[in-house]
Formats: sequence, structure tokens, C-alpha cells
Amino acid sequence: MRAGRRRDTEVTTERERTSYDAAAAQEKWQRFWEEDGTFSPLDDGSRERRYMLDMFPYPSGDLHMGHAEAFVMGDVVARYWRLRGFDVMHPIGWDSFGLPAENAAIARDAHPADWTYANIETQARSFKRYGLSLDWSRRLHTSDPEYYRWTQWLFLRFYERGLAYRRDSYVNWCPNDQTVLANEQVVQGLCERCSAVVTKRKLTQWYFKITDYAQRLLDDMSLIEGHWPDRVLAMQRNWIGRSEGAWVDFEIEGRDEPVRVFTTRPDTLFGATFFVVAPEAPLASEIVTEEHRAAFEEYLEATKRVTEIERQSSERPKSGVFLGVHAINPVNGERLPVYAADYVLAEYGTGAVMAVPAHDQRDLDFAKAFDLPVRVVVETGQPDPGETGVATPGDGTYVNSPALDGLADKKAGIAAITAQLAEEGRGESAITYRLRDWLLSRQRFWGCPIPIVHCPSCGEVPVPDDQLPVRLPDLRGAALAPKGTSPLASATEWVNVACPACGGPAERDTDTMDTFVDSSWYFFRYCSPNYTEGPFDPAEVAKWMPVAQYVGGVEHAILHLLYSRFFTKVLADLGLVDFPEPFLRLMNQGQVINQGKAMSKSLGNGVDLGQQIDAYGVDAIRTTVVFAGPPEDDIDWADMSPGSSLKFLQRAHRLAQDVASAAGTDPAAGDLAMRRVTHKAVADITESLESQRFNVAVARIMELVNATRKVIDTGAGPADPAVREAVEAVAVSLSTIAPYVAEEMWELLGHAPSVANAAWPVVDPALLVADSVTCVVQVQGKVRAKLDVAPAISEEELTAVALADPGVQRALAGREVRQVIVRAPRLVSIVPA
Ligand code: ANZ
Ligand code: ZN
Repeated sequence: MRAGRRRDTEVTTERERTSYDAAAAQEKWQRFWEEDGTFSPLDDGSRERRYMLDMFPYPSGDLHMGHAEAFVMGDVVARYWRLRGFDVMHPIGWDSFGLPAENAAIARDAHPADWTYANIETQARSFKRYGLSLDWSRRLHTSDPEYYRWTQWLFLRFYERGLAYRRDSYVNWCPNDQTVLANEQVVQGLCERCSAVVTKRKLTQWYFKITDYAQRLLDDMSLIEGHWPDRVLAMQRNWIGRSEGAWVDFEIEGRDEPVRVFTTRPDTLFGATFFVVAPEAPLASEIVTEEHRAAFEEYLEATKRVTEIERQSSERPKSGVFLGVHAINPVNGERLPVYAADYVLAEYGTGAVMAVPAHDQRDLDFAKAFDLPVRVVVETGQPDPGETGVATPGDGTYVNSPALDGLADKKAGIAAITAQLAEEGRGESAITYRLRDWLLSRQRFWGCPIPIVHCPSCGEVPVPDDQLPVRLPDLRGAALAPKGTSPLASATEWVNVACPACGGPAERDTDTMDTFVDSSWYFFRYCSPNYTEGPFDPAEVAKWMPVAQYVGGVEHAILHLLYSRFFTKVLADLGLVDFPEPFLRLMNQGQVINQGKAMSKSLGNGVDLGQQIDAYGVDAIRTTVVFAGPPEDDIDWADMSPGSSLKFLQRAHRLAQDVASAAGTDPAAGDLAMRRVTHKAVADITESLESQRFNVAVARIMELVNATRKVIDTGAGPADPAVREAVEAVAVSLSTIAPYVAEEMWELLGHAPSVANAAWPVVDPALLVADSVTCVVQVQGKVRAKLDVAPAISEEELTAVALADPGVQRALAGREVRQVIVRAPRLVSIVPA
């Protein structure tokens, strides 16, 4: 508390000394930008187009420090591009469906729409105050019927292509939110939103067939490699989880159909000693004998309470039950006991595995627990796994494997066995992916209704396009309370409809779509937000997309970003777009933390963005955030001092007040040293912004401000044209970071607003002398001057500079020069007459 109060008084004194009024400037320029439409693209083809996209916000409460960081980074990019002459589209909208609105509405007995749209207004005001160069004319909200009409339209196109389908399966269930979750929304076994332990339920649910695109999602990463953070690509690659191996068919005694397994090591088939099925795979309950059924069902119930993470943990002791049947090893006819065990997952491969305990640790752990045989078939030189309990997955020489014995090449072993199986019709080579289809239906109210009608005689019937949108019914408060089925089911009038196909009585689908569906295509909609003929105008999308720069949090690495890539590929297949990847570049900004920890209510270490802005002004907060470090690093607010950012901005502002030359003055006649400093600074700032090291750009602007102050106070003085050149460079480059101060400076410098329309300063390479050398000038053998000159300076130029030096002139005292000896760049020796 005390520290906080001290800071406040510091602020007051700082603001008393301020040379400009931040709050007044904020109001003045916000109004100007809005009335002027400064940040709407020209869209006349006169400039190359660039699309700068921020991950759109969820409207929960007002903006916070996290938004301050994320959005300033994108704004630096957008503003910089404008100054570089691009026609920049930088839109904003809201991801406005979702659970928090619904929960807030239940708590207040209100309607989610009221809470949502009120928050949107609050955030919109804050975004404007924060000085973002946004094009407000493209604003959209995914919960508007004008928007979700097209979400539904897209769903139907997916449905027609077999990419949206319904099936029965065990799904992730959040007992707290009372809804299903996609695999991507289960983090370490917990609900991504509320951290409740996720359980399994058997339900009929809607899926998008993203698995059809697994390989393309992998392949097309080559198009964004190097432009997206490596860790995001690695996370996507892992999530897709491609594996190469083989399908192997096993007969099960007493069953007609053979059972397939997926294995990455068909070459170890001779070492299979048992067979395992996932408890919840339909196969398990089909093959279990009557004698073992009771034990199996008890085990199945227990399995549902265990998270996927726990199931795969090597720490957890292996469990399982014998199913009373045997599988036949296709290569040697051996009878392998069949178990149900939860370390095998129903949703990967086929949900059944051949267990090779000698060479697979999970199988070995199980074999040890159930006293099953361990047979080495690859001699790796490591100790016997049966003795040590450590499996040997490595390379070696095949043993106990009639077809392979003596061979010492894993690739050849895999190829040989796979070929043999294929020839016998008992297997083939295979590629599998960990990626599962995207479970998109939710049993909650505040989302986009699924445009399907269920008819007792026609089955699933799509709502015809001309009847879209299927609007949400107007449920309120109590009716929304989660109860395991969708609240929409209670809106009987809404549910009961005539079947669009046969006209008979039918019912609407009562689930809503995961909000990630809404956010998988919003960036297309921005290109033509009011288009009524389709989700977007293909011609507008062709003009603006793909997105040149996307900025947002790394938490979306495998959810939103993977889904958006998938949507774009489907849209390409539908012929609606002609590029495979939506986002050419991705930047993940860091987080703002406080005292080493994420800000949270329970820790009480939250920093309020609004209060910070009230105390220091928008520009100082933006500058502090940008200057804190590279954009992707976290910022600990406890280590920041927005007060010193404010001081810096005031110093910059005072420069503009001091400039005494007229606007438009040619800088060529100005102080050369000052000019060199300016041009070197601009070159560095440019380079830093291009390479997205924005913090370095701030540092260079600070140096330029200090150097210019020196020249004004103790050098060439305020009237020197080089000073104007320097201060204009400060104003223009600073406008990317601190736009309000920069607008004020630009005005003081005698220019018409807005500085956002200024051109980026052009660097004169001749002024970019990397290093200067000292040249000694002698008159009659006596040193009369030391000059800083370019290493490559010509003899003529050096002579001229030396003769013009005041010290040399004094020494010559009006005498004629008889001879000049020049050893460029180090020495000039002058002999007077
Ligand atoms: C026999 C074998 C022998 C295996 C060996 C590995 C090593 P990745 O690499 O992740 O794709 N497996 C297959 N389906 C499974 C499921 N539904 N749940 C759990 N495990 C499953 O893993 C592929 C390997 O994981 C497969 O290859 C199979 O075990 C197991 F020395 O088959 B292996
Ligand atoms: Zn019908």
C-alpha cells in the first residue's frame, strides 16, 4: 500500500512538470482520427495492401494489461507499415459468443446479450483511448445474426462435403460447465476454462473432420516456417502427431472379423506376447466372455474417471482385466491373451495393440504387473529387459524371429515384415495421426445454433440457406442454468419445426457450436464485413489476404491457429479462396505479470490498465510496454517505471517546441554531425522495426532525442536545419509507439495532421558512415585541428573540410596557402605562403 502511495505522489509532481497535457492530447487526437477516418484503408489500389490482424478479444470486462501488451505490438506494426507507404487494413471485432457471458447472465438473471454488448462498448471505448490505429468501419461481433448466419452457412458447406458429421462416442465432459470439450480444450486432464477434472461421457456429438486435413496441415507448415515462432509449429506438429508403421490383422478366437492394430514396429511381431484393447473401445465389450464381463464392466467404469494424461503416465502402475479370449499372432500362429487396459487409448490407431514387452516400456510394465512372458527379438546389446524391467526400443540384430534372424537393419526389418503381411493379406503399411476430429457441439446456450433439423422420417435435414440464420431463441437467466442437456431444448416453440424436406413434424438440433468455429473465419469477414451474398466477398479477400502479420497469444498455438488453418484449406477446396494458409507471419506477444507471478484476483497482484493510463497517460504506458523487452518476452510490471517513459516523452515533446527553423527547410545545409546521427538512428530504427525488435527501436529513438537536445543546447542550436530533420525523425518514428505525443510534435513542427500520413524518413547512405576516423590537420608542422571524418573521404573533400576549420583559419591568419599535403583520411599538412 505504502509503496503504491509514494508512486502516486511521484506521478503528480512529474505531471506538474509536464510540457503537454496527456489527457487533453488523447481526447483531441482520438476525435481527430475518428472524424478524419485516418485509419481506414484507401483501398484504391494506389498502394500495396497489407493486412495487420490482432487476435480479436473476448468481451469479458474491460481491457487489461494483457490487452495493452498484445495490441500495442500489432499497432506498432500497422502504424509503421502506413508510414512506409502501404495501404494497411487493421480491423477490430469481438469473439462475442461463449460461456462467461452465459455464466454471468445466469448469476444476474439477465440475458447474455446484455452483458456481452455492454462489455463490448466498454472495451471499444478503451481501445479508442489506447490510441490503436484501428479501422472501426469493419467492426464485427460473432454473436450478431448477420455474422452467425454465415457461420451456419459455412457449417452447411462442411456438412455437404462430409466434413461435418455426428457420431456416438466417449467425449470429454466438464462436470462444472456441463458441456463437452474438444481434446484441444483439455489441458493436462483439466477443463481449459474452469480447471475442473474432465471426465468421459458417451454422447452423440457433432464433429468436423479435421483429420482429413492432417497431412496438408503438416505439409503446408513449410509455407510459414521461419515466419511463425518455431515453438508454435512444433506444438502443431506434435498435436497432429504423424506416425509411420503398419496395420496388422489379428484373428480373435471365436470372432469372424479380424482385428487391426497399429504398430510402429511390425518388425517386433515375433516378440508379441499378449494383446491389449482400450476398455471403452466397442471391441472390448464385444469380445469379453460372459465369465469376465462383470469384472470388465467394473474396470470400464473406473476408466471413465481417469484423465487421458494419467492414463498415459509412465508413473502410474498399469492396470487391466483379462477378457477371456485369445488373439492369434499372424506371423507364427501363437495364442496371445487379450486384456483390456487403460494405457491403450480408444481414439488412437484402432484402440487395440499388439504388446511387445521386450521393446516397449508400457507393455513391459504391464507384463511385469500381470506376470506375462517377455521375449527379446532385437538384440541391442543392452541388458535383458525381462530381468531389468527396462525395455530396449533401440536398434540391433533380430533374434527369435524366423523371417528376420541375423538382419541388423530396422528399416529393412520393418519393410520385410510389412511386405510379407501385405502378400498374405494380413496387413499393410500405414500412417496414423494423433489428431482427432474436432468435436464442435456444445450443450450451452450462448453460441451459434447448429442449422440442422432432425426429422423422424428424413433423418438429419440441413436448414435451407435462404432460411438462415437460425436465430437463438430469447432465453433468459434461470432457463440457461446448465443441466447436461442444451438449454435450447427447453425452448419448445423454437425446437419444434416443420421438416424442411417432408414438411412433417421435426425438431431443431439443440446444441450450439464451439466458439472456436466462430473465430476460425472472422479474419475473412473483415475483408467485407457487410457482405450479404456470402460469408465474404471473394474479390475483397483476394485483395487483402493472406494476413501479412498476425499477433496474439501462444495459448492459441493448437486451438484457434490450427482450426483457422483447417478452415482456410476447406475454403480453398470450396473454391472460395486461392491460398492455403491464412496467416503469413505470426507474433506471440508475452504476458504482463506482477512481482514474478501472473496477475490474479486471488494473489491480489492485479494491475489496472485504466488506472495506469490515468496516472501516466496512454503513450507512457505504450512506451513502457514496448520498451520492456522483445515483444515475445513477459513483462514484470513491478520492474517497470512508466514515470521514466513519461519523462522521455516530455523530452521528445520539448524538442519540437524548440525547433526554430521553418517547416520545409532543406536539411542539406545543416550541421553534418547532427545529420549523421539522425540518419544512422533512422537506419537503426528501421532495421529494428523490420526485425520486430521494437524495444531496440525505442532505445534508438531515446538516443536520438538526447543527441538532438545536446545540439540544440550546446551545439549548432535550435535554428539549424539539421535539428529540424532530427526532430521530425523523432516525431515520425515515435508515432508508431506513442502516437499522441507524436501528433502534438508534428503539429508543433508546423505540419498538417496526421503524423500517421507522414512518410518514413529516407536514409541518405552517404551520411551513414559506419565509423569516423580522426584526421590531424597541421599548419606549418603544428597541429591546429583534429577532425572526425569518414574513412573513405576523398582528398578534395578532406582538403576542403580542413581549410574550412576555424582553428586552421585562425592559424593561417589570412595568409595564402602555398601547398597542401593530403594523406587521406589521417593527415592534412598545410604550408602557408
Ligand atoms: C508394437 C510395438 C513394439 C510398438 C515396440 C512400439 C514399440 P506412436 O509412436 O505414438 O504412434 N499404440 C498403438 N495404438 C495405441 C493406442 N490406441 N493406445 C496406446 N498405444 C498405442 O505409437 C505407436 C505405438 O503405440 C504402436 O506401436 C503401439 O505399440 C502403441 F517395440 O506396437 B507399438
Ligand atoms: Zn422430414
